[in-house]
Amino acid sequence: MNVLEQFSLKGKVALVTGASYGIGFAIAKGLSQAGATIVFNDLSEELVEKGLASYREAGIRAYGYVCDVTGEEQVADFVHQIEETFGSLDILVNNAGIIKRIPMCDMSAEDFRKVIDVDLTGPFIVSKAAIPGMIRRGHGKIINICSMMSELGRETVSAYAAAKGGLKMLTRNIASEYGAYNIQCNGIGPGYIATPQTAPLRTPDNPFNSFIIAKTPAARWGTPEDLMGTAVFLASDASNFINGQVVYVDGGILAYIGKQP
Ligand code: NAP
Ligand code: GCO
Repeated sequence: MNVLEQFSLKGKVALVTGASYGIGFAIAKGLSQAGATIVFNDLSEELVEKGLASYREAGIRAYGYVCDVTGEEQVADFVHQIEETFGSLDILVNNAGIIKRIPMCDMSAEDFRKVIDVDLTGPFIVSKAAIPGMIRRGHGKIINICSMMSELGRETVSAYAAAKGGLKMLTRNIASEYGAYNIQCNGIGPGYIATPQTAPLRTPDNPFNSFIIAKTPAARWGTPEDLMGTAVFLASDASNFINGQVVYVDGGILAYIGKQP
């Protein structure tokens, strides 16, 4: 096989969770451009319609469904519907996620649990639904969207860091438990990416904005499009002997002490 053919996703069906916009949308766009059929979900019909319009505008035939990744029964039904409708579910990108920025001692256990439920239990639930079919078909790719907070902490994001740290280990455990079935489970750890989730951090009056730029060797916020190539790589045959890894697409933040003020 020509090495470039290893990156083709022709004939593959990919589910990207929470992909009406943001990082999930960009990853889905990349997978589509590599040949995959795109299925995505979001929390409401309105969001799914918004996403479908965005995919159409980008020239992508995507299929959108309402599904909350924390609902085990609805996720099982959703994955079954995908396999019945499209014949398989070959690539799963666990992208859906939330963050609550609250000082830990001010955070309710309910808020903590909500973040863990979406960002960690959600990927568990969706992966658990997708893996049996991947085993039957003899192959599968799972990509978990981790974070800088899979490695680092910072004020106000205790629940998110705990979830994303756990997601890194869930990635390694799925690789360990199901690698023998030709399932590869890896993570992508985006740096600080300009999406609605980080919009509050990027306001001109927020010192965090310049702080991140000083901490990033690339001296810029990332864009969702910066993640497309890594997603295609980890979704393709080019990464068949890579398992349990987290690829950090962070402009160098994790390697850098930060520019001297
Ligand atoms: P975003 O703009 O907030 O988009 C997240 C998407 O997930 C939204 O469409 C959201 O729907 C959906 N979602 C939330 N809860 C869901 C649930 N229970 N079931 C189904 N869908 C759900 O976030 P983003 O910046 O694109 O981030 C996407 C992923 O990358 C997240 O896992 C995030 O933690 C991670 N990440 C982001 C960055 C960054 O700097 N932006 C960096 C590292 C990692 P609603 O619109 O209804 O909330
Ligand atoms: C924050 C940001 C980060 C990013 C991302 C970094 O408040 O620190 O939201 O957590 O979302 O996870 O990789």
